[in-house]
Amino acid sequence: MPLAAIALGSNLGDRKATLADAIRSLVSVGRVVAVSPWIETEPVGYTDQPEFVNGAALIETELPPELLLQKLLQIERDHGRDRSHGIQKGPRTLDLDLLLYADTVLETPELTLPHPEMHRRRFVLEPLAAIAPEMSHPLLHRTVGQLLQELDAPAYTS
Ligand code: PH2
Ligand code: MG
Ligand code: MG
Repeated sequence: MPLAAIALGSNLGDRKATLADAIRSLVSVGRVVAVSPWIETEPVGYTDQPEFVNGAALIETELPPELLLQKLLQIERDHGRDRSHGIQKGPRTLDLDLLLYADTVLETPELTLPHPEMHRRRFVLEPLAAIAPEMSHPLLHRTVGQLLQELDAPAYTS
């Protein structure tokens, strides 16, 4: 069965309670194989917002990637996420990002796989490497563990 990696994030409300609840909701989309520890992270990008709690989960699922994404967006909405208001990339009760879906490479208006930013984001790679260091990025041909190491030791310095 295909293995999918999902990033979780929250920076509004009772962040850890929301993330724990989101994990319970993931049971309805597949078999939850692993859940990372939660980490507190400084906001990246739009920085004028509260600290995040981030984590990652692995699920085995029969759902194709587009349908899995729809289910993740529904779980976000169930937890009070409202995309019609607020700043893009701003504070949110729950963010569920589909990072990897087996070795699928896909680009549609709704979904890009692998997630186009995952290899640049420590708040994604650190928790994911805790549960899936050997999972492979099908475009960069690196494992998640290697991608994290390369963030720590860039090939070029100026
Ligand atoms: N998500 C963002 C923007 N910035 N920063 C952290 N630390 N964690 C996030 O999950 C995050 C972010 C947009 O999705
Ligand atoms: Mg998102
Ligand atoms: Mg996100």
